[in-house]
Amino acid sequence: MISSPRTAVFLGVTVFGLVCSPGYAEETIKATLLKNNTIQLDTSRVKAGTVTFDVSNAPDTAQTHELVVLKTDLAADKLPVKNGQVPESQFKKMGEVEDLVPGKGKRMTLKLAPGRYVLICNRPGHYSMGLHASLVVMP
Ligand SMILES: [Cu+2]
Repeated sequence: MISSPRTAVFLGVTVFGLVCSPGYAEETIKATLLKNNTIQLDTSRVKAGTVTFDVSNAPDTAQTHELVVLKTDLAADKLPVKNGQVPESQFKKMGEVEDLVPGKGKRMTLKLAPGRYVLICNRPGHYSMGLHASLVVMP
């Protein structure tokens, strides 16, 4: 039951949004780089296809971060490190967002095939501090 004009407007906008969305499944992952040097994902399993990463650096981190998506079967905390960084060239790099100052967010949309992925911040020293997370893409 529609109880107020405000509700009616809200419902109208919602229906409009659904009608206008693309005809294929699209997944969105919210990824937040946190002050305690972790990457928090609101989901760690998505379906293959178009995946949008809504990446943000929490306002209180006091550090610039980035987010790099690598396709690898290695565990998130078992990647090689050389001079403080994961050698990205040794991996299949799917995409990245860079230069996220505290409180800032960026979006990135990738086509991901089924498999295992690791998300890292690869600014010097940051991976080893714990800024990594794993993502499973299901068929
Ligand atoms: Cu970082």
